Amino acid sequence: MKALEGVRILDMTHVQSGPTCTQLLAWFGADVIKVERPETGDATRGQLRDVPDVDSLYFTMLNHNKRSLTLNTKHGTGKEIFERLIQACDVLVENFAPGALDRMGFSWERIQTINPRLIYASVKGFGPGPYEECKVYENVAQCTGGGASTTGFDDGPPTVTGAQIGDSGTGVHLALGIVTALFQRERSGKGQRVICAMQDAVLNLCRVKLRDQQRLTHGPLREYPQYPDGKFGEATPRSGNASGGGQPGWIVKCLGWEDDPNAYIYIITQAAAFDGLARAIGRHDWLDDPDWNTPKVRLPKLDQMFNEIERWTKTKTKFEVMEILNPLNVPCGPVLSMKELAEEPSLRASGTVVEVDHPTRGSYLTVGNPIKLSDSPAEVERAPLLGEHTRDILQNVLGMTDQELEAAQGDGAV
Ligand code: CAO
Repeated sequence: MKALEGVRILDMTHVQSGPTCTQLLAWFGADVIKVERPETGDATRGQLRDVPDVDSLYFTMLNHNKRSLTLNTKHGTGKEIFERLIQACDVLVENFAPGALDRMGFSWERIQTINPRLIYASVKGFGPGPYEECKVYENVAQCTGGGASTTGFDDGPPTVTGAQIGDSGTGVHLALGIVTALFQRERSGKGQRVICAMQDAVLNLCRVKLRDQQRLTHGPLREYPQYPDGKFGEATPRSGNASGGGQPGWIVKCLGWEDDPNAYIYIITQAAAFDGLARAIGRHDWLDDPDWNTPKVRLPKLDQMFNEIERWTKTKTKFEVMEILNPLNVPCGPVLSMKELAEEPSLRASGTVVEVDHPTRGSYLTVGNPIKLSDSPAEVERAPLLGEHTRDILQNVLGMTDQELEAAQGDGAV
């Protein structure tokens, strides 16, 4: 049995943030019915296409384990069917522009009267306030949630990260909101509204930077590269590759860095493992030197320290550095390229990187469920073709007859 078996999700999501959420719920065993506009479907089916006329990887990698139903929810019969689906489902998830579902005639007030047990969950760009009506994509959220202003180097522009913290980050937050609401419903018997704004989710993930904003009022941030020679302004600055925690860290070059853009490793000079690190790089002298042998005296010269470490790492590959430093308990990690991750045997073995077969695309790689439940393992099933399950869902979930189905198809509702 899967953890969410028996939970039925009416999935009105599109693009990335909402689909990330419902994909996780599907991996935990929920029956996710993806409602898509007839003919076009989720716009990402056709975006960033690598193979002509085949659903894009953008779509297929975000919609595993779901069923697809085409339905025009602005059409009279389509609305009736949608209402019956609301009655038949436990959760409705959407991430349209603000007000889209209301404009279709499905306000939260109305949804509650249709199914008081329904959990209605949404991703929006912003919460209540001056920007609540705005449409938002990933990088807009990274900029407005504090990610961009704190990412990059001090002398460079604000920078967005490849990790999709605005979209997938918000989707993960929303999934937690949904299962929490389902848990509460077990006791209250009632559904509720769940909303996660992308700005809020990004800010939550940038929590430590708001911490630093307040620390700044009490003096310079001594673990930042600006200390001691650079200037601090009024806001948390960009800190390059400095560690966000109390243990200094940096990315240093490894053997081959001249030709390989990823021949780098991150090294954290945790106090407890510093002696081993100093010995490994041939700086035994630091151990008895009062200018070097405490974390406090090292803080003003972190750049010198990492230069010395780099002098040594440049003579070894990133994997050799890892092999030497790991037994010494020095926290470190090679900068892995997507190519290396795709080929990494341990990620294949754990089901985090999975090969999936698709009827029109053939085989492709995807990221499986990163959350491992011992009693509810996730099997990754391919994303559905547009409308692949329309008949099955309308007949077996709503009990529609062949005639009703044909009539709905005939007037363009499905
Ligand atoms: N049948 C009929 N109409 C449908 C439909 C269906 N099955 N599915 C969607 N539609 C309609 C919507 O009702 C909406 O119509 P109205 O504009 O008349 O209300 C219309 O399709 C388009 O929806 P949209 O405005 O959400 O789409 P968009 O491409 O213009 O905007 C996005 C996309 C992502 C910017 C916007 O949806 C948004 O801001 N969402 C919230 C934030 C979010 O999740 N962003 C992450 C996106 S991933 O980077």
